[in-house]
Amino acid sequence: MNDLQIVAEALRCARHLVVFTGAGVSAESGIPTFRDALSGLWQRFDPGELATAEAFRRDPALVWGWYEWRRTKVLQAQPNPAHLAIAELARHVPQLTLVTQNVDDLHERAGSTEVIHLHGSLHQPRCFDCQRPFAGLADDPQEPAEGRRIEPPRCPRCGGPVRPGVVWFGEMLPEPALQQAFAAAEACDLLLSVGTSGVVYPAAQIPQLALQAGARVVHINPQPLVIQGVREHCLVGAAGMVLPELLA
Ligand code: BV8
Ligand code: ZN
Repeated sequence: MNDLQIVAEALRCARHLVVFTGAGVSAESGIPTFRDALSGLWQRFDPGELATAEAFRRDPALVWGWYEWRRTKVLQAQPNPAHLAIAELARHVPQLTLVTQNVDDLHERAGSTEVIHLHGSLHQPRCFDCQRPFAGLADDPQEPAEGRRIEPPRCPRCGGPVRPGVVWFGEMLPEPALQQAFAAAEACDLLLSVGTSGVVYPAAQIPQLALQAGARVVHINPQPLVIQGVREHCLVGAAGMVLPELLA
């Protein structure tokens, strides 16, 4: 049996499947990843200047403008065959837990429910000072040019600046989301890790926890990954090709 057949068989037998996704799952929708050699956001932008609370304090208009540019790209994008296949997988297994590092809403728009967002969402901004959710975001923002500064809106309660609802470097992940994700990783029998470089912690612990707890772990990535042991596999290819093949 080749790797695809082994994984397809494991999927047929799985009782609790965890699907753990990263930026690669949205790449085929035209959303740039972070660390790809040519098109990754961090090739052109400095995370320290854009994705930390200190950066926002220093220059809120720079940071807000950059996230509005990313939010616009997401609003203009559509779910791709990988998102659709993941939504479909929920109908093939008794239990599926979907855990994403992505800040877009393409899993939900593909039909997945109860998505665990470890790194927050571009679509749920909140006040930087009092943390109150901010409901006034336009869902048809004018096309913000890359690099354009935009003053963030002000919180109607305290007047503080509104910030993107994402988890920045140096910030804690939402505790309930992280606990649910860790618990699912420890309880599952199969984990698909799709389109992630696995370098950002604590999210990167999730496949490791599943492996340690005895589950089979399958990486789906165009870049072959180093794998250890007989319960870890790599299906090399784009998620939008490999996932539909697994369902076929
Ligand atoms: C925390 C939201 C506790 C914002 C993101 C050393 C120094 C400094 C810090 C640290 C350190 N060691 C550990 C840390 C902590 C740090 C961390 O892990 N840093 C790493 C990078 C060294 N972590 C944190 O700060 C976390 N919080 O630890 O809190 C704490 C608190 C205070 C003080 C101390 C500790 C918070 C991390 C959250 C960061 N926020 N995003 C935003 O979006 O702007 S991270 C960012 O990376 C992304 O958003 C994403 O969520 C995450 C993971 O990236 P990936 O999704 O994997 O994307 P990537 O581009 O890397 O990979 C894409 C993959 O897809 C590639 O493998 C590619 O081959 C593949 N691909 C491409 N095309 C396809 C494909 N696959 C399939 N199909 C395709 N078509
Ligand atoms: Zn406020």
